[in-house]
Amino acid sequence: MWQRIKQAIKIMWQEKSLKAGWKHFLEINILAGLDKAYQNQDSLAALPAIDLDAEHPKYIIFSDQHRGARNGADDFQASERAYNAALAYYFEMGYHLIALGDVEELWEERPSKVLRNYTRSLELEAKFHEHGRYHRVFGNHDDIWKSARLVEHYLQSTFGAKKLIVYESLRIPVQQNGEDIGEFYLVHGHQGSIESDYLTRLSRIFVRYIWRVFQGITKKRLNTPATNWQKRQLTNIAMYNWAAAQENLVLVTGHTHYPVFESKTHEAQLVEALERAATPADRAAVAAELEWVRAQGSQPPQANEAYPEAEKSCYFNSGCCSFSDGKITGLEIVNGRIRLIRWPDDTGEPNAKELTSAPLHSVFATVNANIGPIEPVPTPLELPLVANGHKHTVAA
Ligand SMILES: [Mn+2]
Repeated sequence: MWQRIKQAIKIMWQEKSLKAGWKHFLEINILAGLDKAYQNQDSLAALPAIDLDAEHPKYIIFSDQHRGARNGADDFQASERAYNAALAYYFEMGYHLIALGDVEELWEERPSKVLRNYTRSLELEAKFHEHGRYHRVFGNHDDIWKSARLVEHYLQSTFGAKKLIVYESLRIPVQQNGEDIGEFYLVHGHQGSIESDYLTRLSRIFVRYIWRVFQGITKKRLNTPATNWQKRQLTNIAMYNWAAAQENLVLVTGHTHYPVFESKTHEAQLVEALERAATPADRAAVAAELEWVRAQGSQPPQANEAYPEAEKSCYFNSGCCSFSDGKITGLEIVNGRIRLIRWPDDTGEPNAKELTSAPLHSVFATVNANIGPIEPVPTPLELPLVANGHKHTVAA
């Protein structure tokens, strides 16, 4: 930590800017946090490998349910219906379910209260576990599951006889013709952040006893990567930089509550789509969508805050399962593709709507020099990454 403080002071001095030094400090802490999680072999599980061209195993990744106590501060309630429907579907289709952290909102509520309020969602998750297809990671809001004793005490009875282990991170080896060519590395994404990792105990006390009361009166949101554009951007850049520095690795996180696909946010994809737009009508539609999405973040980017060029498709984010309009987003890995999906579909029916997708082959070709490129498949304009009307009030 002392090294990182010294480095930040150096940047501050060189750039003559307090802000530059602080931003640098936040970023290098996230990089160090991810390094530490990746090296923490005791809390890293390897899941069944996937082949670039194989149909099985299938994975569905959901994060940030933030299940509460069915009161005003509970952000999952509106999404419960879509979430339960999605779990029923993925179970029958033989998917593995990855719960990527912040499943329970335990900064605001006590565990027994939350678990009591969402028994059906837990039962649906437990079915995956019974069949060896449930893989769970802790986030900052449910980091009590770091403790095997507390998992045993609160969760085990719902999950049956088979022992439930909650990990810090997961890896899915990726193969081509039986040979390892890379891996998906999955982690919640709060690692190394000052308020969500180092000061987590203090944050929990603050949220539970002070913020909740304040929020009840003012309806103000907590200032976190889920609600603050700049914090989210900083987190996204740090995630990308960490992943890009690894070999043959694709990072998947949650935590910020906004999906990222092939290292690009919805905004960044729309900026690109605007350049590609062929007709005035296309251009108008994309321009409208872009402003719609921009104004959604409480602090839209300044004109000079360009999105970094993402050369590698090494960073994905599953979004969240607690959008205030009741929608949920997740990532499917199936049939040689990775897909960003949203439940429900456009008509409000319990089906997955594909927002965008890419072949695993082309994703891993960007991180592994030995894999030849294939024809890129551009994201169709008619498939916006995040549906209109997504807003939320959750702390990341
Ligand atoms: Mn989080």
